Amino acid sequence: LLVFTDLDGTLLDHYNYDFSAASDALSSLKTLGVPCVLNTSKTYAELLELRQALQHKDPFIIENGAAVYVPATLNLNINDDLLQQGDFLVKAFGPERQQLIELSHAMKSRYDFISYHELTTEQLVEHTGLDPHTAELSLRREFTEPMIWNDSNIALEHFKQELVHEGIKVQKGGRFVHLMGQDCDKAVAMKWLKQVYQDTYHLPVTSIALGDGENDVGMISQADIPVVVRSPVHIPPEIPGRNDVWITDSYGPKGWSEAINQALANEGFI
Ligand code: 2M8
Ligand code: MG
Ligand code: MG
Repeated sequence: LLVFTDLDGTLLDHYNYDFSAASDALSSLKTLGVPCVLNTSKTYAELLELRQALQHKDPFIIENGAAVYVPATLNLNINDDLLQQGDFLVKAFGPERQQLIELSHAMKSRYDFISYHELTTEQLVEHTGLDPHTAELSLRREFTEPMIWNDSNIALEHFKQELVHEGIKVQKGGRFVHLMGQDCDKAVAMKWLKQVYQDTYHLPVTSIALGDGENDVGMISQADIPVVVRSPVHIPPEIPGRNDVWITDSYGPKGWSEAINQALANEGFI
């Protein structure tokens, strides 16, 4: 079993980013040796800190699938071009953030939005409820540009259409709309890493993906066990092509634990 999980609104509470309701289930995964891959919109800088808080030792995926970070000490069997950053081997999918910032400038006169690079730390704190230090870590982006969308939903559809032609994807997150490369996707990164585990252990791997938002739909729809974690702020997203989706009863980290415990029981771990 291989777990792929979103963070905000899924493993972390939507309002206060707390994960204590998931602590027991996280410990169970560690004890049983089931890797738990964090697959998030957050940055490398944010992940380095969060991994300490979570005592996380497994691979992680940053900025909505833009790059996969594998601890070098895991000795996974990877047949691909990798970069090295700190203690990690990195598979990068995304374009450089600067390209996205330039495109967003060109759209500024016709749509109403505020780009991430225009925000001060204080404004970001205000908008997200992050503490100032974490907000600063979240501003250190490499591959994606989140925006506060102040325009209509119809305008957002037009905006999306315009950017498709530039090879750019527009993806809704929990609070922001994210600009990113067309090939950068939580699902693509998940499948790449699942294959790495299969190549390493020469066994078929069962994947479970858990998420709460629109940016998780691809990853959830392509996992062996699809889980939608209930959100306190929006209705559960539709997962196209699947009629076997688990929707948790509880919100956020509590719902996450329910689903993990159920999967561990179904797969014969407990
Ligand atoms: C942003 O990501 C979330 C993901 O759902 C969002 O779109 O609301 C990112 O900027 C991330 O780096 C940051 O930690 C998070 C904080 O709420 O917001
Ligand atoms: Mg989320
Ligand atoms: Mg997310």
